[in-house]
Amino acid sequence: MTTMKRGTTVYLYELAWILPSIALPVGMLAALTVTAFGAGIHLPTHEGRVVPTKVAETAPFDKPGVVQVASGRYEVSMVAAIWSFTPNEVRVPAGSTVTFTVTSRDVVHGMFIKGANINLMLLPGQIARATARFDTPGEYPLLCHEYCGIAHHTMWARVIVEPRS
Ligand SMILES: [Cu+2]
Repeated sequence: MTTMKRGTTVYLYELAWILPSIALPVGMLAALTVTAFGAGIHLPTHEGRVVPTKVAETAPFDKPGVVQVASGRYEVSMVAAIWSFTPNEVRVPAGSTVTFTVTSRDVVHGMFIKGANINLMLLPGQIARATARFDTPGEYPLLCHEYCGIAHHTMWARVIVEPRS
């Protein structure tokens, strides 16, 4: 038993609960700070809305594909629909920074790029955006990771990062 001023008594048993209940949120806040600023992990935010039935007529989804916007910078507009991504192949040179602007035309899909810092949920009616840098040449699978129906497992595309010549 520890006696504090004015006669308040804190039992060791209480202290054993109080200290972790302070340490846990402090630890979580530290983990959040390290992952957000150290590892660059951010929650994708709401980037705008699009009418799901008018995706094909709405920019930038009316011309899905890869556009170079500056040296080493690319913009990809991509449409997810059961059970494919359009375009299903993105080619960029190594060292490129690529921003993906994606939406779903029908049901909830996901977009995960293995080896890149991209993990999005694609909701019909909403636009998702994320940026990643591709330094290492190779093939990066781009997968749907939200179950979207019978052929969900066939829904994938790829990012091909070509070596700089
Ligand atoms: Cu899916």
